[in-house]
Amino acid sequence: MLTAMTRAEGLIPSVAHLSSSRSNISFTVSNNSYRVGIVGATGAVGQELIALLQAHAFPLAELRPLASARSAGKSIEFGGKKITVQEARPDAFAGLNVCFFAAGGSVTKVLAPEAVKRGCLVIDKSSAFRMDPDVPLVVPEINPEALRRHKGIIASPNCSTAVALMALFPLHQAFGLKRVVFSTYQSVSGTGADAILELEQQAQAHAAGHPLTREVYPHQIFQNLIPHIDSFGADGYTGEETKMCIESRKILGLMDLKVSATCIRVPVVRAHSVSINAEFARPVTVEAARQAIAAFPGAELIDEPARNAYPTPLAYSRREKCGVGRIRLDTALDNGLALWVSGDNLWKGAALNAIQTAEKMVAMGLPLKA
Ligand code: 2RA
Repeated sequence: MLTAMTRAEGLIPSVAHLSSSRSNISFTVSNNSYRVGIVGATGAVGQELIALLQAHAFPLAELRPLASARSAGKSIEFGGKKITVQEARPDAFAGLNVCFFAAGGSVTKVLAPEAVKRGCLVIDKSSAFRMDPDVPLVVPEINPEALRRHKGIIASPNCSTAVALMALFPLHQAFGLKRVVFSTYQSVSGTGADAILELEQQAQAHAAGHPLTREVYPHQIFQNLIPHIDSFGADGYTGEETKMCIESRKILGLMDLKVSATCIRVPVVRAHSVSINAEFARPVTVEAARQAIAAFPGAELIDEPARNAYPTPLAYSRREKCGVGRIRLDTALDNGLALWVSGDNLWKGAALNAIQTAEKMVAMGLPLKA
């Protein structure tokens, strides 16, 4: 939540009420309010951004939903009122303080620089700029100081990386990370609305005794696991697996970290889970690991196996914190821990991390502008 709003440069100077000509919604305009855009406002992450901006009472002078020409003219709901979606074109960014991008990489590569040219800070969910050395890749609980180095664009990590690091970072702080193996269990909402529909239709067809059809995935997802997320590279790893490795190194600032990942799509609608096996430089204990997790703001310790208490994707859907449990010594490693984390891929893995990034900048006194 935005509790310690600071005066920042680039804001609207006077207190007033603004009525958009395109809608009947009014916003409070003050020194501490922002003109905010969302590219991809009608998509799954865009919808979560809108809901979370409202839930966090993000101080808005204006909310400008932007989308492809196909979706322009539709309306979105905000505070019980409707706002018309505009086409995401270069001139649509004029006057915005900050724009959350929740669009594909190719659209983002074209439009994000146009937003920056117009003075608008971009907080981007796509992979377009994540590994660009000039673009901070930020999880605000982990590397907020990187925000000071932005040049107009700030990237948010891939969903599986964000969820995994909410468990791994506090352990790295406590014991010094040396190597890590990730095994993911990723929900179909990570693919998109059509994949959720495919899982539901396959479940219904199965119950009705009808043949199962598929379009989104290369195999049936209902009652199945698919060890294939994104395309395969020449090294045998998928794009998703490679992202987990390179993004983890950049966010943790451990460019030589030994890291490997296997990413699996599972027939779960929402929230990703990750099994983590990690080796540390210093001796570990389960009790110290639990204390480190419990003290970390982005994680919640739920680790009472005797009571069947451990995180599940269902329990951590629409939760801001990621749940961490099943912490035990990894008997295959020196100073090793094995653990499990579940977290909402559309929230901490996407929309929430982006909003927390903007909130963190405000709390640090950094202006929301390019
Ligand atoms: C997935 N990581 O779950 C992707 C979404 N960004 O497929």
